[in-house]
Amino acid sequence: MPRWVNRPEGSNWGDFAEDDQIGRMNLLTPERRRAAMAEVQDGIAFTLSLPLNVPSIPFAPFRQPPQLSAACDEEGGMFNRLDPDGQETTCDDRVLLYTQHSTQWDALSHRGRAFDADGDGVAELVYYNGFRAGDDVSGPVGQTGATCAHALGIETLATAGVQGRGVMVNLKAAYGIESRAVTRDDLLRAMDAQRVELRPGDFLLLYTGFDRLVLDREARGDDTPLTLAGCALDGSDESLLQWITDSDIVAICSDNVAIEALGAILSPEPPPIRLPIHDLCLFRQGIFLGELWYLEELAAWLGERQRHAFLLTAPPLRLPGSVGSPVTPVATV
Ligand code: UVW
Repeated sequence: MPRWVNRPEGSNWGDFAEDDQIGRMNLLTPERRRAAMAEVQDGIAFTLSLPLNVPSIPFAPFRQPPQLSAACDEEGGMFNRLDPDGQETTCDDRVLLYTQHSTQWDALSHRGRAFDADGDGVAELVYYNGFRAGDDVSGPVGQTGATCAHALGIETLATAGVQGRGVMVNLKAAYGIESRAVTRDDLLRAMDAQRVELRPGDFLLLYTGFDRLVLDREARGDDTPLTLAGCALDGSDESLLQWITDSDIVAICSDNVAIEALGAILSPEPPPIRLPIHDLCLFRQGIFLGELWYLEELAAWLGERQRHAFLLTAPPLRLPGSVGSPVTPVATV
């Protein structure tokens, strides 16, 4: 029995399986993974992660840079610890890691919303495929105890074999670095101009140039907020939401903070669905989101060769119960 009676409009809950926890990642089949290998022509690999201590000035106070220190035991810190013979040494360390501070995946448990999944007229907080806040994703506001996702944790993605065909759309080349909410028409225009061919099971990567703004600010040691935001998807464009639904892509990744434009939630009257792209992708369709990826070098290399597709390998940490994860994606061209 599905854990819901009603499913949200525009959702695919239950289409893969009533207990499914990986959503559209189900479309990444062995055949599609094999086809992705055919995109490797030169054997050159690009690392698509920022250093995880970037940004040193966090975008949100609850997302801080990693805090590394030596692992400890009764003898103290485990750094340059000498073996009994005094000739060999060992270092071990530990880290307080905010999983969504830098280059990251959002798990499907990252965002849900109030919805009457039971059909009893009362809205409860639910996540993708009807998993419940409290029972399945523990630690809601006001409760104490273990905080973790018993369902929809990032380990579900880690064991899904995150390797497939990546496709890049260079929004910076199309529209520059000024802040812009990108509609469906904008996106399709850029894809047409760049001759981007998207296939079912693809990872869609959107390059905006935001990674360069972040890295330049780091280099300057500047703590002023970034004024430019570059391109981000326009979640208020219903035709864009429908296009994403129809696209059969498994994930959207970008070098910006949130994939989508955030102007509306900062307005005096925010819309009822504050992050519509997150709502569609994480809550309704099970499309994974990757944020703050480092895409500059790959975008330049592909642009010079008028190429857009590559093999993408991007498993998150296999960290049971986490609602997100740092990631060091690799694109092989
Ligand atoms: C935002 O920062 C709005 O997105 P996320 O929580 O997915 O990082």
